[in-house]
Amino acid sequence: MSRLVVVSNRLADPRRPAAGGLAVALGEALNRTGGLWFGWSGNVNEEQQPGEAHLQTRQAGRVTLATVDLAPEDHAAYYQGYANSVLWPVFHYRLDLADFHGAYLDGYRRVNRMFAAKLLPLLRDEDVIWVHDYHLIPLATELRALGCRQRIGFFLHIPVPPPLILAALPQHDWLMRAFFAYDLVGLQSEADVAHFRRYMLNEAQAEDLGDGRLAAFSRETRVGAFPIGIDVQEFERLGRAADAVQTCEALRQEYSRRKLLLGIDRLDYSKGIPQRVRAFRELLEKYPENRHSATLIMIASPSRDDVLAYADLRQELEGLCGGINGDYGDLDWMPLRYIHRIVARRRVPGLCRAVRVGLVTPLRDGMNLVAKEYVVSQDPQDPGVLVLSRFAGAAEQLKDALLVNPYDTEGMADAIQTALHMPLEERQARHRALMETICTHDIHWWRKSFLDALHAPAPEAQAQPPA
Ligand code: ADQ
Repeated sequence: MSRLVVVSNRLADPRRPAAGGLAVALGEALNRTGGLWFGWSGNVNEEQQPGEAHLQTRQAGRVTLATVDLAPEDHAAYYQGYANSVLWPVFHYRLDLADFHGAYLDGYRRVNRMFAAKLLPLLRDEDVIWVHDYHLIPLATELRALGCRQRIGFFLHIPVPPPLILAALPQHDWLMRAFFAYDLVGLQSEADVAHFRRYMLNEAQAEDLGDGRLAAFSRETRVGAFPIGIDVQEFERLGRAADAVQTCEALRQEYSRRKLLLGIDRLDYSKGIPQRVRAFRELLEKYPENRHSATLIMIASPSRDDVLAYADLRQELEGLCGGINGDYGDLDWMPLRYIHRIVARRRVPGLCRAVRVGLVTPLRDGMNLVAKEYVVSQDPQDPGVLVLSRFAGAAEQLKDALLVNPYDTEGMADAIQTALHMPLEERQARHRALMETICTHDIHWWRKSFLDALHAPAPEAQAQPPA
């Protein structure tokens, strides 16, 4: 059996469940054959020169964790710059927030080249390599240029926008060509696959070979949708544990006369958090019977504070939340409880279970795992209702949620009203259908289907980088 090598910007100790579903699933796959996980340590090293790094390795069970620190200039240009101020906004359709700065691209290339140089000596002939996410799109090109012949797969966790949005990226042809250095490209949804294919056929003059295969730049790649899932069993186990049960009971007691709604995300402009608050305000305005009876809990964990767009978002949100509480709140009721913090993972299922409505309203999202976690946390006898943006990748699978357009404030308020008053039988039926999909397509299914496709017979080894 071939050894699995996972490469991602950040890595987590796969033996710690607190690291989350993805780390656990990858850890499981790595443990099976003994594996290597390579990436950034998360540390910025003031002593280091740009493009340079010292490799550190340690063992976690059968898995070798190999990491490098980043020089301050590399962290600024590669991570904060090209990855999070160019690719993240553009791939989330937000050209208005992209900061196309030449030095960012240099840093992005430099770090990908450095990653390839550090990884190459660790590779064995029979390895299969799985690269993750937008930070590392050119990694396979760099590896191929150094002579790497192993199979390399890539999974993109964020959406792919339509070709004309991609084409606004000053270096789009260079970036998109880099996908051809991979043997398999996994995306979250069929919509992403359609955009990717259209770009490759129209902008890169790729040839469609059928069965998801595309040829261009003297290479072939295969593209497919592999919607990521959650570790259902692990999440259910967390939900039965004391911390989650206590969290749920404490909330139910405190709010015994009220219906709760919940939003839980990273504080990111892609998550549609201000739009959600506006819809909640509209709900209180249009359906006044909810005043004094509905409370929205919003937990937004700090994220990328040092990128300007995130600081602006935080300010906007604080204004909106303060506005609702000031305008509608009373001595015995506050409509909104806003918490700018990460909550412990072991409490998340309890939080989700205590609330009648889960609000997942991104403007764009690759998948959105909170939507799946919310459903799995529910009591099947008396489940809550998921209100889900049609623009989350998850909406392709979770058709039994109440699907909304987060730009339509009034429509979203109507959907929240429907959710708050949905009869028990309908809640149960929707919950059953959602659970079926989420359980069938869990994190193990995702990992296995991607790796099976990557192992499937491919055209003759393609050792060269895209011409
Ligand atoms: P993210 O954008 O980080 O991931 P998401 O899929 O929602 O988003 O996952 C977030 C995880 O963090 C969930 O497990 C959630 O429970 C947890 N979380 C979020 N806010 C929290 C808070 N305040 N406190 C505690 N826990 C919190 C990217 C893509 C997504 C894609 C995933 C996986 O942007 O679209 O679904 O990768 O591929």
